Amino acid sequence: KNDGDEVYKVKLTAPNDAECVIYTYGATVTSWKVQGKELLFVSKLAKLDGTKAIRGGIPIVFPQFGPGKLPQHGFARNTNWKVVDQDNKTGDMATVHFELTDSEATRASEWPYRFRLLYKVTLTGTTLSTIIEYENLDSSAFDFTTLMHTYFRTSDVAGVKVKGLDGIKYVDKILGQSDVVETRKDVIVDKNEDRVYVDVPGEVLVDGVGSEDGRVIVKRFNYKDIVFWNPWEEKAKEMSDFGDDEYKEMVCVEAGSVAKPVSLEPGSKWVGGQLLRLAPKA
Ligand code: TA6
Repeated sequence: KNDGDEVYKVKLTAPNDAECVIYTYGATVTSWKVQGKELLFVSKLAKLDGTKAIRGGIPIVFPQFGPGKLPQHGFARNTNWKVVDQDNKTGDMATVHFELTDSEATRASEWPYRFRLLYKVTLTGTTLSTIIEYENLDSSAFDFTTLMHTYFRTSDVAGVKVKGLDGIKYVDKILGQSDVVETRKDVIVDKNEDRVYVDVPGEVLVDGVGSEDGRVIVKRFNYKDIVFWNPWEEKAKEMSDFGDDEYKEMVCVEAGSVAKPVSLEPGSKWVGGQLLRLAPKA
């Protein structure tokens, strides 16, 4: 257990040569390996010392997705979380819990509510689940948007195909359009993309993760939307914690509830999150 101030990392292992690493800083998963193959992308220029949100892995976006009253993507990803339950192993599963609660800083922010997040990371031989229990400890209701900002590693971005988005409406933040309907069965990355697919019903498949024949199935719990992002060449150059060519090694497919805020009554809880499964490409 840590008293919540130093940044350190927790490692989980599971059969099938599976492992994952989570930094207490932002409770950011920075590695997920299956059969020894890394499936997440972390920039070689990422800050891992707590001075900036980690550029890669699975940063947690809460209580605000994107720009707004708070700094971009809210404070959860650049705050140190407490480990409240270290590496429990039952059978083939390994789990660790992290906790984030309101602080003087958050109570003084533009989002001043009393809250508690309990983050459960569970690893098995082929899956990684990252689920948050959001609790309103305040006397008034509050709204939030939240998302798992997952950076998948790919051996070649040209081989990435995202399936399960056809027919879904999206907001295109590059073209400034909303209510655009996706018509492609396979969404690919060949330029700067920044889209919010709204109310995605089923599972989303990300092909080309880890290796060209790697497929990760993204299953969501309560999270309604999928954000699809790649900075591509120009914007890659604008990020100090991202290598100029690293846009070729990653794709962000992010599960969250961002198009419409989640409203939480005093004393109530809401659960949201994702389950990632590495499956052989059919
Ligand atoms: O992934 C979607 C997004 O909101 C993009 O607009 C881009 O800003 C990205 O997040 C990264 O944001 P960050 O604040 O981590 O540089």
